[in-house]
Amino acid sequence: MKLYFSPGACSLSPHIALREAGLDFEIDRVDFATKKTRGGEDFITVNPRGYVPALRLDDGQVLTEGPAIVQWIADQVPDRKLAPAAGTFERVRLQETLNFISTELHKGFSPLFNKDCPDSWKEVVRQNLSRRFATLDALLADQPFLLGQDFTVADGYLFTVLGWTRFVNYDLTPYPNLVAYQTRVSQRPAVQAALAAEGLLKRSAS
Ligand SMILES: N[C@@H](CCC(=O)N[C@@H](CS)C(=O)NCC(=O)O)C(=O)O
Repeated sequence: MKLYFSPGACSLSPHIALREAGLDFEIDRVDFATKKTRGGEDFITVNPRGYVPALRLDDGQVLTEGPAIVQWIADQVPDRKLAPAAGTFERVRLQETLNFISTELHKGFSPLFNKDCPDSWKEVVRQNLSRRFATLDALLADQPFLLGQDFTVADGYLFTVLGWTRFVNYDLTPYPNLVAYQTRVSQRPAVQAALAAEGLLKRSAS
């Protein structure tokens, strides 16, 4: 299996899921400017939409769209409980949460990375994100993870998106439960391994 990624982008979510699942895979970094991969592939032939994540399965099929990819990964290893079983109401709760992260947060952030977006619109976007973060902060006051007591693939996705706050100078400190959650998820060995593999861990001063 091969995961096409860009460091710290939304592809970090399936990257975390793959490591939490303990599956065998390799990673190939995509250069957004050239759409070439480090491994020498033309990424447009992998995903004609040109964006990460994309996961090439062992049978050659390519799966795209983060929320679909992470559910496929979770379903390969049901014992790890990275997602409730397909067909259950709890699974619909997971899909509800993944959709919220995808449409309200992930795509909510996008204008902040766009140099052509006017500051007035960026301010509206920040206010929208703040309202979303307030609801998450309230939820995480009573439970350690998005769906309750157990880590699921939705947590890897939210952790990924929260990581973007530091690139756009968004202060999360008004949401202490969210800050604590970010720390809690970051300490998971699979998350540390994914961050290290993407070159995102700060080197300790020696
Ligand atoms: N709908 C896609 C969106 C993926 C997406 O926004 N990918 C961004 C990185 S977070 C990307 O590859 N942007 C580069 C580009 O579009 O050229 C998903 O949910 O997987």
